[in-house]
Amino acid sequence: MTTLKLVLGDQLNPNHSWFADADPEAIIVFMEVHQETQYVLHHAQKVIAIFAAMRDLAGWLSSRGHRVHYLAIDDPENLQAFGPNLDWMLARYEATGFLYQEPDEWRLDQQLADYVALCAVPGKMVDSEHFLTRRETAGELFKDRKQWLMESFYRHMRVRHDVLMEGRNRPVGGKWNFDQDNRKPWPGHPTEPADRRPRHDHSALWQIIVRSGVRSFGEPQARDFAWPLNRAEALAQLDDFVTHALPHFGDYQDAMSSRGKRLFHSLLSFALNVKMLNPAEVIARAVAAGRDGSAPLEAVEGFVRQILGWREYVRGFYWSKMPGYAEENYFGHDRDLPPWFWTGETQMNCLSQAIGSSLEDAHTHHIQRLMVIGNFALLAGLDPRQVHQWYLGIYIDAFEWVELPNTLGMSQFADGGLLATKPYVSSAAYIHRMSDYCSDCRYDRKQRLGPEACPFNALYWDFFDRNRARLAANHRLAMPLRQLDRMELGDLQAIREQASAFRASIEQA
Ligand code: FAD
Ligand code: DLZ
Ligand code: SF4
Repeated sequence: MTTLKLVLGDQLNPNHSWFADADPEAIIVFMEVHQETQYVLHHAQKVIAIFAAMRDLAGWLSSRGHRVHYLAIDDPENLQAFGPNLDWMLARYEATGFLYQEPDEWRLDQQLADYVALCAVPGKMVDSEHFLTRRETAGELFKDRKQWLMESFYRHMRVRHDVLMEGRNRPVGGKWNFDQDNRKPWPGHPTEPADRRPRHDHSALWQIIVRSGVRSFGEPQARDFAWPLNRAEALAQLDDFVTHALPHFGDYQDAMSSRGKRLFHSLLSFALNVKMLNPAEVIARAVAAGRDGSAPLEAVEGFVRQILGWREYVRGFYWSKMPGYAEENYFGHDRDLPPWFWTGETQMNCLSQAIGSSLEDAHTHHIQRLMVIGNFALLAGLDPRQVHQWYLGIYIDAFEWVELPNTLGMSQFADGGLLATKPYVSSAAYIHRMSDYCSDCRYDRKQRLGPEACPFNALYWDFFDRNRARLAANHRLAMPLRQLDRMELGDLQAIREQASAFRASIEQA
């Protein structure tokens, strides 16, 4: 009586109940497959990180007496897709059952459910034992409401999980949200904590990946690889973050600087999304730092909100809107991404920095993703589906359940406001306030018109002008729309021409 248990590349939780005891009747299966390396063009580091971490967990399980079948990308028996590989494995082991953990992506959820429906042996999906909510939780919470609201969900989660609460209903410190105290620009001090993540040499694995025909983009950094391989490394990274960066996380969570890539962020999204770390333990660790006084409440609350709030919220949102959400295109944008999205070679310094570090590290922070790259994509009218595919490929932490709502909903407003309460757009003023990018830029952040003018400025006003009717009812946009109304017609016409010439120049590129 043998059961095959499939572990996907983002299900690398050694504490899963499957692995509590070595079961001689279970074969734990991992597969490196072209099916997964090719559904989008991935960053080289993302492929390396997933394969290396899968291999590490498989090795650890074998060393603890589990029976493991690891199908490597260059194994001659590998048919490069889950279904065909499962067929021959079930036959080889004369398996009488098949189990898999709930996939986080709709596409794979469907594929495995379809496989089980036609499978010769009984198959079943089990809990991945990771999230704090079920796929349906957020949808159920908002089923009678017209507008989803993260803040309501977050408060519900604080109460439900008793996080940062005094008694049943009172938030610690008397406030649910310390955003007003957070989000300052970074003046160069306090000093950015060193990046103490252990480095690995994955050059042998990288050679195998390349030789096996896996296509990718971005810097592999294979000899000096920074992303964690396993839970022990991820825990050390969590510890390091809480000690050295969390105290300043709140203050500088939206700051950007060419002098500091990491600033005070955790860089834990990969470890969390592949489930090396559990969200509850990360939250508990931050809350404990608040309690023992090593981090201020504002920082702890800001960090907890990202994981207890946003992360669970977007997951629930994803499951309630799929399938079909990826087709949303509220503004009807259809422009192709400019070629410099794959090289970082643009004279706009903010974009060159944000895309450049994404290509170099497979990571950039939320604010660069939202207010530099996403802001540009929306103002320039880039096709949201292409934008989504680019984000899904480039970031080390990008899995569709979290990437799609953030990109299509929060950043591109392509769902017309189901996720975000307003489009996140800005002119150069915001980018200048939160970063040092503009001082080293070939463009002038203060000018709207002419060859030296920062392209964000004309694009910003042109965006409101083009979409005035669509956005008029949104009270959060009353101020820019009023400013637009006050503009002289001649000025507005010049802005329209400047923006349209810029958009044409992207197309020519
Ligand atoms: P920190 O700043 O240290 O934050 C701590 C943790 O909070 C993160 O590790 C992450 O788990 C969670 N978190 C923070 N913001 C969000 C959010 N908006 N949604 C969900 N979780 C959040 N995050 C991903 O994990 N995968 C993605 O594919 C992804 N795509 C994004 C696309 C766009 C357009 C935008 C604007 C944001 C996206 N994010 C995504 C959210 C955020 O940018 C990353 O989680 C964060 O930059 C990861 O770096 P960090 O671990 O240092 O995060
Ligand atoms: C992202 C990824 C890649 C590049 N390769 C694999 C793979 O070869 N095998 C695998 O099991 N998983 C891989 N993954 C992660 C999956 O794409 C991920 O499990 C789904 O997107 C579900 O979230
Ligand atoms: Fe970006 Fe404009 Fe500032 Fe240059 S001037 S860095 S293009 S916002």
